[in-house]
Amino acid sequence: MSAARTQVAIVGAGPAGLMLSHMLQGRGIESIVLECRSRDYVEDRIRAGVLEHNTVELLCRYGLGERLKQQGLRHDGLWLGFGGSRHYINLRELTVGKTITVYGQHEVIRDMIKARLGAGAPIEFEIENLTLHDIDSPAPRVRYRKDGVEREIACDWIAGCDGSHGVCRPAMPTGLIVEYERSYPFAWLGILAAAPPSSEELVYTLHDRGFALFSMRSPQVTRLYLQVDPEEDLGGWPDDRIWEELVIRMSTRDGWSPNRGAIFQKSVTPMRSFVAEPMQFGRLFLAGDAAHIVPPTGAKGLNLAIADVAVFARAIHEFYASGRRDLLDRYSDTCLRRVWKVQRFSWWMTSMLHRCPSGGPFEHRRQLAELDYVTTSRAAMTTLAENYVGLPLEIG
Ligand code: FAS
Ligand code: PHB
Repeated sequence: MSAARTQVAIVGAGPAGLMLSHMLQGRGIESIVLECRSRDYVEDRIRAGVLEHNTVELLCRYGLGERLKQQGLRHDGLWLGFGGSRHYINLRELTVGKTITVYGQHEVIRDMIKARLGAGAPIEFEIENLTLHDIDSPAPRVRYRKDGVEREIACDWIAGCDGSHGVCRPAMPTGLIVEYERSYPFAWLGILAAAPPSSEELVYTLHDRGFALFSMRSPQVTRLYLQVDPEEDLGGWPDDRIWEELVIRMSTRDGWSPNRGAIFQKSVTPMRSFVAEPMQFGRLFLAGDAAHIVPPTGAKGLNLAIADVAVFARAIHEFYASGRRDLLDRYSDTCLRRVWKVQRFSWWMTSMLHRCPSGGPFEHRRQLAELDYVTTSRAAMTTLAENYVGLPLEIG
């Protein structure tokens, strides 16, 4: 078995793991990133698309913002559609200058991998059988197989950034973790289409027939989502039916509707809220989807993953710089304060904008009244805006 040593072993090359690797490198702390998929797979995986104000600032601070600045679409606001019309929420004005940027998660991943490998720092792709050892000791180890060879990494800390189906959370002692979960009786059918976006900014719509979201990836590519049944079979959704449903749900009396184009990607994403507490045990620290899942209606998944590792990177830095353990000891509590606020906002957006199959006419009228309130009350608009652009980062 070949053995190596590093300060932080990072499991997973998603937004959490890769951003952490850059934050640690920026502070002169060694790490290795271990990923079970191939480079192509993680770089082509279509997921989120909205970056909070803080996330853009952090990416730029660590030298990862060049392409983002050139190709990212900065949005000053978003639209809420209901009752046949659209209502503008001016995020920039309501938050005194904060905005969001639309830039595909896979583009962020490509930029982070290119920069990491460009700096000669290690990422091991296509590793297998990763296991964790002695996580409750000062000398934890990670074992895995690569190209048929058993390998071991000795380290000081392990960052579990391996997503919701990873091995790190299950490596924590049984009975330690308390799980909070809420699943929703609907899912999102998402498409990418070669159609120039007919709106410059996002449009979230509640319609009698369900939720719909208009987003984009570039001036040539539109990203759209439809509320469907969790068991929905994609085979039942030929392109024409998708466009017909999108146009019915999103068209407004002022003549606006999404442009059509060739659909080149389709997927169904289940919707759930999930939190695992605590987010640390011994020398193992969880970040991102490994510890929590939010429904995508608030566009928070990727941003929350990056907020977690900002807390962890600072705590690790203080440990090596001054021997301080207090920030590490408080890691889980610090992150969970933000996680639950973001859970609340994502649940609220999801409940306000989706038709609940068991919800009757009263429920629907109440949702319309909530949307009417949110789009006419400055106080309510500001609440939505400050959560949507991203709450201030508290990193301990
Ligand atoms: P990730 O899941 O991104 O990364 C974890 C990494 O660990 C993966 O690369 C995985 O291959 C690797 N890994 C797993 N097990 C391993 C093991 N045993 N050994 C080594 N590596 C291992 N959010 C939005 O805001 N908007 C969206 O539209 C949206 N769409 C989504 C669609 C889907 C299908 C999913 C699953 C999520 C979506 N999200 C969306 C949320 C998404 O953005 C996540 O929050 C974000 O990817 C979380 O980042 P990480 O925590 O880094 O986890
Ligand atoms: C996206 O562009 O993929 C997107 C935008 C907003 C969301 C979720 C996804 O709330």
